[in-house]
Amino acid sequence: MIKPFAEPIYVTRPFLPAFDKFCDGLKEIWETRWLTNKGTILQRYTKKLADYLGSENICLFANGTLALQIGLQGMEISGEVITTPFTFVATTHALYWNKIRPIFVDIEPEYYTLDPEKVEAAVTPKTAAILAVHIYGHPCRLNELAAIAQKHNIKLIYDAAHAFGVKVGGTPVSRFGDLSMFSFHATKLYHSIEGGMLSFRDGGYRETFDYLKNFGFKNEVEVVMPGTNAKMNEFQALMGEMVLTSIDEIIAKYEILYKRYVAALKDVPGIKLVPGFPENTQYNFAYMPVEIDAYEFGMDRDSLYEELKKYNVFTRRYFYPLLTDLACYRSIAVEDPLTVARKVSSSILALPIYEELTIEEVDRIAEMIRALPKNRHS
Ligand code: T4K
Repeated sequence: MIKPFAEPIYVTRPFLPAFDKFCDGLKEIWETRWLTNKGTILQRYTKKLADYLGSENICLFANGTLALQIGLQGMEISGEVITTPFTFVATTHALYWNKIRPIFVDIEPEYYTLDPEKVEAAVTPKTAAILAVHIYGHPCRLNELAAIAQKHNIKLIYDAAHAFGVKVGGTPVSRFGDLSMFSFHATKLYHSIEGGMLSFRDGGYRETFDYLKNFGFKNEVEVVMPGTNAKMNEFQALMGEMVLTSIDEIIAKYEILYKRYVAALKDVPGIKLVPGFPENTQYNFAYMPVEIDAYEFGMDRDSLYEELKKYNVFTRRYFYPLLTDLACYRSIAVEDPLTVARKVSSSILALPIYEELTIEEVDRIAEMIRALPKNRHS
C-alpha cells in the first residue's frame, strides 16, 4: 500500500541560493539604492552570462514573453511565421502581439520539436521566419531548420525558454539561429525569479533591443522608437547571478533524477519515454515528460494526473490543450492535421523534477505510477 506524500510534490520548485548569501547580496542594493534601470548588478550579471554562454550578443529582460515580443519587433518580423502548436501559450502570444500570423505545423514524435519536413512544405512567399521551440530543452533539428531558413532567406528564431545549459557539439543552443529567447522564470531549472534573455547572431540588434525594453529612450530627451518597459531589475539580476554560480551542480542533480526516473519507468507497459540524446548533445534534464498509452498502461493520462493528486503529487500536462484548441486561437485556419502534436498533447505528462527532489521521492512516484492502473491489459 503506497502512502501519499505528507507534503505536496510539485512539478517543479525553484532552486534558491543560501538565504544569508542572498541577504548579503541585497546589502549592495540597499547601499546604492539603485533598484532598476541598468544597475550595476545587472551589468555585472550580463557580463557573467555572456562569459558562460561564450557570446557578448545577449540582452536581459523582465521576463521571457516580453523578450520574445521585443525580439520579433526589433527584427521587424511581419506577415507569417511557421511555428509549433505544442508549446506554452507565450510562444504564440508573442507573434500575436506583433500582429504576425502563426502557421502551425506538426512536430516530430521523438523529441516533440518542429518537424523540418512540415516546415519546408509550409513555406510561402509570405513566410518571414520560423519560430521553433526547444521544447523541454530538447534541441530542435538545428541543421535542417538552418538549411530551410537559408534556402528561403527567412529568419530562424528559437524559443529556448526551456533550454538554458543545453549544448550541441559543445556549443550552447543560444548560439544557433538568428535569435533565441530564454525564460528565467522561477519554474525554470535556471531562473532569476522572473526574467528573460535574447541571444542573437547579429550584434547590430543590441541597440534596438535596448531601446525597445526602455521606452525607446536614447538619452534623456530623445525617444527613437515606441518602446515598452521590459527591463530586468536589480533583485532579479542578483538572483540570476547567484543561481548561475550553482548551474552546473543544478544540472548534475537533475541528471541524476532524470536517469533514476528512466531506470524506474522504462519497462512499465504503456509508458513511453523520450529516447536517449545523440552523443553530441549535452542535455539539461529540465523536464521529465512521459507519454501514456491508455490501453497498454491501463489508465489514461488524465486519470493518472488526477490519481497522482490523491497521493499529493502534482504533475502537469505540459502542454495541453494544444494551442490551436484554445479559445483565443481556435478560429485560425490550420492546414496541417497536426496528428503527432494532437496525440502527444493528449497523452503527455510532466513528472516532478527539481533540484531538491530526492532519489527516494522519485522512486516513490515511479512506484505509484506502476501500481496505479487497475485495468492494465498486458
Ligand atoms: N515559451 C515557453 C516554451 C515557455 O515555457 C514559457 C514559460 C515562455 C515562453 C514564457 O516565459 P516567461 O514569460 O514565463 O519568462 C509556468 C511558468 O509561469 C511559465 O514561465 C512557464 N513557461 C510554464 C511552462 O510554466 P504555470 O502556470 O505552469 O506555473 P505555476 O505557477 O502553476 O507553477 C508550476 C509549479 O511550480 C507550481 O505548482 C509550484 C511550483 N512553483 C511555482 C512558482 C511560480 C514554486 O514552487 N514556486 C514558484 O514561485 O506556468
